[in-house]
Amino acid sequence: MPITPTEKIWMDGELVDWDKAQIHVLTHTLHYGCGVFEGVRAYETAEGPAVFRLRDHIERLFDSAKIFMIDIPFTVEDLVEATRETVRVNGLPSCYIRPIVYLGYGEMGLNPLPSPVQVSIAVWPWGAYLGDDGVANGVRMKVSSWQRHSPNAMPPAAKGTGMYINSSMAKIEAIKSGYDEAILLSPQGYVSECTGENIFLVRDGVINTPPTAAGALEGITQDTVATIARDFGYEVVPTNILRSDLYTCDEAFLTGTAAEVVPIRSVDDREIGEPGPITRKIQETYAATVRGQVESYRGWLDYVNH
Ligand code: PPE
Repeated sequence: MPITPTEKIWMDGELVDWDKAQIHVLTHTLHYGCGVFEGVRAYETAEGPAVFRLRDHIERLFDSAKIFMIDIPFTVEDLVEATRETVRVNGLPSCYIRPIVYLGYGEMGLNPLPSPVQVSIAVWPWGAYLGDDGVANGVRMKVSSWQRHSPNAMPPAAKGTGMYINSSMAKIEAIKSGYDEAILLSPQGYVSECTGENIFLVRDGVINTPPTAAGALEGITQDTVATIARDFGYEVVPTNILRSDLYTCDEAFLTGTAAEVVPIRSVDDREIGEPGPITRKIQETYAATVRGQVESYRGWLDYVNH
């Protein structure tokens, strides 16, 4: 999906022109992958653009940084405000938002601690991450031959830039094999998550999702969807899931800020089928929630104009 340039990017406290938002080739993070980022979305609402669960995303960014001992030279409040400002000045009704904290130019070598910590926030319009057809009819998944990294090799709780090589390898394999997206298993053999999304299964009316101990990121969309499902009266149980559970479930879907809620129609060529009723209900409610159309969830929206 090509990036559509917008006007301004926030860099270390200043708004700079899109084309001027550049870094040196000896930027530390480019060489060693020690950086942290977030993926956030702003949606068009009746009261102008609103960022969904902004503070939660920025707090997770700080948690990721803490894990890697990156000392962000801004406060949570600073970056919440900077995000709101970046969305506002670019004048987009809705957009994807990418805050990134990286180690800049100045030092080389594996000790990241002396490097300058830099922050930028870019926004651009971004459509359906797994395609409109995926949202409507479901995606075809492949269990990857690549494992999710062990928590003692790479901490899955951190959204670290370099960690995503694991996801990219799985994504390449899935696409080259003719599937839409991959599912990764933990080193213990349990279902972990997808390359950039959490996963949910429905069986006999009960909704399951892998726990963080299976190597899944603690997804903000995962939490949103679990809340919506529980408010509908469904039981949502974080539990270990086996590969074979993927083949025999009644419904399955994936969740993420970029992907939103996407039905899974097959796993390893075992058909799950058309998007099921629980998946549809959650997908529709999520779409309405992020646009401020569900009164009880409006507290999750951060309106950039007021
Ligand atoms: N697992 C992973 C590995 C992951 O990267 C994401 C977000 C999630 C789960 C879902 O988390 P949340 O967005 O809080 O519900 N992936 C982001 C990056 C995607 C990308 O292509 O880059 C995202 O969805 O923005």
